[in-house]
Amino acid sequence: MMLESARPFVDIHPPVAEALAAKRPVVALESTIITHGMPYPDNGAMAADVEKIITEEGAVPATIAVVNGRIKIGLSDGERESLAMTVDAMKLSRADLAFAVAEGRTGGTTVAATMICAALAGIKVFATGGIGGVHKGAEKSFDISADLDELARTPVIVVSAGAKAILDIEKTLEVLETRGVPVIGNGCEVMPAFWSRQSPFRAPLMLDSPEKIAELFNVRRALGLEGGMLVANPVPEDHEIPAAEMAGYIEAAQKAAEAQKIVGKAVTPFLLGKILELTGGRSLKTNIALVENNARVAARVAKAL
Ligand code: PSU
Ligand code: MN
Repeated sequence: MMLESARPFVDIHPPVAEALAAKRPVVALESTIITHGMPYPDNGAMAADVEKIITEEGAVPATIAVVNGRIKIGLSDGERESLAMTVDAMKLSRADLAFAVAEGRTGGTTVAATMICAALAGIKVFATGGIGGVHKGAEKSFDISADLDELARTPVIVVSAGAKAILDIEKTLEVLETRGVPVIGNGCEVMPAFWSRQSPFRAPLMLDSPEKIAELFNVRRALGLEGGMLVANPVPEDHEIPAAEMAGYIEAAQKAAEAQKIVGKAVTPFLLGKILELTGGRSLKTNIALVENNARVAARVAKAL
């Protein structure tokens, strides 16, 4: 199933390989959220919890990362914990995934790079927190995440709590539409906003069961439509931080980023870190809750496929 020429660079963790061979459900997980999205030791605890949730739902988790130049499809507990402690990991997207492999480096894979690796391994479903998108002020900075282009070309279902609310959600939805990516509210009419259940924008499409999401994916493939799908799944109510309250923290974080001239790949990790500080750790608790919730939905979609 895997591109023959990629095989020498990829290690598939034995339980994942067995599940794929037996056509049992597998859910991919990204690792930039571990290396750049959350502080130690919460990052490692979150990564372990999310794997546990997927297992409890009856699917096999495959956390994807690059370790010393090897593309890892699934990590052992030890490998996952040591990645959580790595301080100099790269943040890998389509542009630098192969660089890390060629140079024997270690890195967390973003949504884009995780989709590429998942597709190589034949994994169709992937859970994350929030995708990257069009940054506020992108008309000047041109900062648009490679996650959006990847969704347009690689056939993987990404379950997220929408785009991170530090982004321009309206422009992110516009780009996704232009690039032909279906964005599906998971039982919700309104697009979620990561830490908050609602953004000011409608979800372009709505489906209310894992079976229907799986069916849409199959129909797209049958029609020869390339690319993936974005499932937008709101954070559970008891963990949400209302959008009005978040707006203040986001603005303050953005001002700090500007003042400190943070650019490029460093922007998203900086903003997430700053917001964690401003909310006294509350944003992190919400972030963990929403990833866990996405993992549950992703496992159910994987089972339905
Ligand atoms: N979801 C989270 N935390 C994160 C990310 C997602 O809850 O840190 C990561 C993802 O890996 C996503 C990346 O692909 O942030 C987007 O980075 P950028 O905006 O630089 O493309
Ligand atoms: Mn960017």
